[in-house]
Parts: sequence; structure tokens; C-alpha cells
Amino acid sequence: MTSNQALADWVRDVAALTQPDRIHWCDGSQAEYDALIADMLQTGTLIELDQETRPRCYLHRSDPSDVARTEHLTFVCTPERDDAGPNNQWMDPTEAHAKVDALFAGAMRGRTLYVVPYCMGPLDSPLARCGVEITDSPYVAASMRIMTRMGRPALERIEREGSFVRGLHSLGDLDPERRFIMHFPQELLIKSIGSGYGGNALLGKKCHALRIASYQARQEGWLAEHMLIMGVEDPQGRLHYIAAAFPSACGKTNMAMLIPPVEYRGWKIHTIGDDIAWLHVGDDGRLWAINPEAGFFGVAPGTSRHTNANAVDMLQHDTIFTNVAMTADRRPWWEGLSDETPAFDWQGRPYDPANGPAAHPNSRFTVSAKQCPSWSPAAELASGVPITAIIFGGRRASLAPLVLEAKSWQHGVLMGAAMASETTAAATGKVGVTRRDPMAMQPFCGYHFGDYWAHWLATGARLSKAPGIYQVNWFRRDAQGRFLWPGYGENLRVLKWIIERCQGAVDAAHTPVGNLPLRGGIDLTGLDVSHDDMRELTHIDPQAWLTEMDEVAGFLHGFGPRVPQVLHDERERVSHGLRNITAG
Ligand code: SAT
Ligand code: MN
Repeated sequence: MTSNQALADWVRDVAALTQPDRIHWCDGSQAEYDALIADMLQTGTLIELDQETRPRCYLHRSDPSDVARTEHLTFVCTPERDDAGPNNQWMDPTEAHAKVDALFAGAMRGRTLYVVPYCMGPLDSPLARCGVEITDSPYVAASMRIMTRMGRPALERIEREGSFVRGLHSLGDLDPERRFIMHFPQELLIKSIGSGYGGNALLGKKCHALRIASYQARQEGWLAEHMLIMGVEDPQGRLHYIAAAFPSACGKTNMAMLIPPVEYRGWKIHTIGDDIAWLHVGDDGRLWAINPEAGFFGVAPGTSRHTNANAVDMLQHDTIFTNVAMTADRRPWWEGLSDETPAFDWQGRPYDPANGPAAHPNSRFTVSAKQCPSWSPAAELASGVPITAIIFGGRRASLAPLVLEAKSWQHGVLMGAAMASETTAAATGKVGVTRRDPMAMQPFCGYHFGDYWAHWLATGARLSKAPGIYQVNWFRRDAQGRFLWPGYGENLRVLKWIIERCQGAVDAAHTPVGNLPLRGGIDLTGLDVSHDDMRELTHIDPQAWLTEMDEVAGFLHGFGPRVPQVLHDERERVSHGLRNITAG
């Protein structure tokens, strides 16, 4: 099956523990994918959508208790508790292995064990890394073919290089009481049981490409981040690549494939990735990024011709939908798509508004990135793409302005560390609660945040041409709860300002919390945003920010002595400046 003895031994040992009926080594071929689909249609794991209008589109309905990431069941298991940090749930590795291995024992009886070799990043890229996921879920095996470079070529690279991240996954009995997502960074190992949901089960994604990779990246001198990557081409044909971090379900997919407003003729968006960026310091002193993924696992609700026409186009064929609703003629449907009324909700019940939304708020589509009309072949470049600007964003009804520019790399790291956002349906738990989510990595950083911020600072010090760092907020509301900014394609107006700032082409208003657009700095041509709203969006309230900075101080101190002093100093600089304003 493989010339890699470690892999062969591991598969043998796992099979001895889990007792599958069959073992299948995935080659990643179309025939294999078709067979997986046929099998799932037969067992009811997939439902066929209307093949006439939606060729090769299928619907998967997950267990109703298994619809989002379960952060409270996710652990980082390092020998030293402090290495996982207060930002992770920790379990002693020996205890964690014993606990999950007991659940894995016999878990695959009656099922097929799929060996899924995959590569995160272009197959020929030195920045890419390989992994092997063992799973008993054909839905996971098929989804991994969409989301990663899966199959033979990945196995060949593993056989050449010898190293790979191991991920063991079983649906188990889907009981939330027996669900664990365990990470063993030192062993480059993941064990996940009891969930078939994307972020818990497609182990190449959050488990490998963020939690394990962030740990590996620190050791090897790079960064694994929860960021989209997009190219913005201006009418002069100049291409500027942007990496932007937002928490789950805050619009990364929409932004990555943004459609320029009509006034922006000549501007073009090049989509590289919508969720994860691996960032490396290049020999030229610039920061270079690859998207380790090959597909999108995007949030369906709210996606429409108006908000994201590129996504609607790419979802017309060859897509697996999870937990969306269905119309009477078997087309996928979700809230915000159209004013039609669906026939069936996400659980397959006849649609009744009394049961809540028709599509689950965290319902998803899984689709190859190449199907996106704005997908860029630069996503396949072994070198990655050079980054002009880094953006941190959150969902905040108040306080945070539309855009803010960091004064330096250190200040930008503080900005990222201090990010806060309202929680979304992407994780189980209450929605709409504002929580700190540093660099949008709260659920995904595989080690202590104090060490992580120190690593960010050290990375910046190696960049002679560091990207500018910005903070954005598309979700600001007025006292009545109305959004002040239209968002979606109009966000290009903010990106234009950011690019102009990076080129030194426009001035800004300097404040202690960062630099803001001057009046007229954000182009509003053709846009229905009043000057009062724009002032509100590009203005900071020093008193409220002083309170915010006090909270940030407390938050940083909560991470103890591993937090770099530079961050405390930077925070004090901001607070001091704000005190001068409020006193004056
Ligand atoms: O479920 S995933 O973790 O893959 C998506 C997300 O929450 O960002
Ligand atoms: Mn994400």
C-alpha cells in the first residue's frame, strides 16, 4: 500500500484497535469519488439534489446534535500544561490517549476504514505540508478530496519526504458525551471521535492547518493563520495581495470573492483562499502566503446573488451541501438566498416556520476553489503570493471604526491580540456574545497565546518590507441597530484606502489607537451612506477606547508572564495617548 513503513505500521495498529470490516487507501481519483458518492446515496448519507439544474450536487443532513465545532470538547495535549496556554483546554497526553483510545476500540466495526493522504498547499510547494487522515466516514473522505490535494500525489510526497501529520477520525456513536477533538502537537497527531462536522472531522482544516501547523510554524519560523487571501487588481493592472483574519462566519468567504461595485470598473479580485493562510518570510524580506486548502467550506445562509454572486455561480454544480433546506423540486435553499419557501428544512421535516430557520444557521457548502469565477491560478504558485497588507476584523456593533491603521508592526500585533467579536453559529454555544478573539485564532491557536504573540513580534522583526496592519469592522450599528456600512462589494472602497496607505498615496488622521481615513478618504461615489454615518464610522470615542484599553490590559495580563513586555508597553502607549486627549 505504501513504502512508508511508519504509515503502514500506523494503519495496521489503528485497524487492530478500531476493527473495521474493510480498509480502503484513497487514490483521489474521480472514479473513487464517484464510488463514494454512489455508496452514500445508497445508504442515505447523501440525498440527490435536482441533477438537471444542479449536476453532481448532493445534500448531507448531519446528526442534529452535530452541526458546529465544539470548542469545549477540543483539547491541546502537551506534556506541560502551560505550553497549551489559558487559550486552550488542556489534557495530559497520556490521559488523553487512554481516554480516546478506549472510545476508538472497535469503533469501526461494520465500517470501512479510509486512509486519506493529503497535501495542504500546492503539491510542489516547499511551504506545503502533508498529512494522512484515517476516517470511517465516506462523507469525510469525499470532502477531503474537495478541500485538499488528496490521494496518490500526496502519498508520493509523503513517501519522498517521510514526514506527515497523522489524523485519526471516527464518527463513533455521535454521542456528544463521547465526542473529543484531541491534538498532540509534539507528536504531530490528531485524534477526533464522535463528530462528523467539518471543523471537527475534516482534520486537514482547523486541526492540522491551524492548531498543529501553528505549533509547527513557531518551531520552524512561519505563521499559520485564520486568514483569507485575496488579490486586488487596480485599474492600472497593479496587483496587491491582502491577508485578512476574521472569526468564523464573519464574511471571509464573501470578502475573498468580492465583486467590485459598479463604480469600480477596472478593478478585479483574485481569490486565493477564504479561511487559512500559511505565511513565510521571503528572502526578499516580504511576507509570502499560500492557501493550504483547495476548496471552500463556506456558510450558506446569507449567500445570494446580491451578497456573493461568485459563490452562487460556483454552487451550481459539483457541490456537497450540509444541513441546508430543500425546495419541492430538490434545489438547495437557505435563508437569504431567495424569497421562495422551501419544502423541507435542514432536518428533512416539512418546512414549518415554527421550527425555526429552514436551513441551519451554520449550514455549509463544500466546493472546489477552482469553481469560483474569481479563483486565481496564483493559488497554485509554489512560492505563494507576496502580502501588502494584513487585516484583522471582527463583528462589533459599537466602538470599532470601519478601518484603523496600525502605527507599526508592534502596534498591529496589539491590535490583533485585542480583537473582539460577537460569537456566531460556527461554534456551539450562545450566539452574539462579544468575546476576545485574538487574530481570530482563539479556537485555533495550538499553543500559548503569550508565545504566539512573541512569535508574531519575532516574525515582524525578520521582515524588511513588512505588510501594513489594519483593523476593520463591517458590522458597526447605530443606536437603533441599523448597520452603518453596506458591506459586501462596497468593502472594496476600504481596501482601496488601505492599498493607497500602503503606497503612501493618501494622508490619514493620527490618533493613539491608530490612523483613520480623513474626510473624503474613503470614496463614497454612488453610495448611499450619509456624511453623519461616515463620521460615526471613521471616528473614535477616546473615553470608550480608554475603557477598552483597560479591558485589553486585563486580558493580556490574564496570559501571565509569557506575554511579551512590548505588548504591554504598546498598550500603555495607546492608553497614555488617550488619557492626554480626554484630559485635554
Ligand atoms: O467548521 S470549520 O471550523 O471548518 C469552519 C469555521 O468555523 O471556521
Ligand atoms: Mn474558519
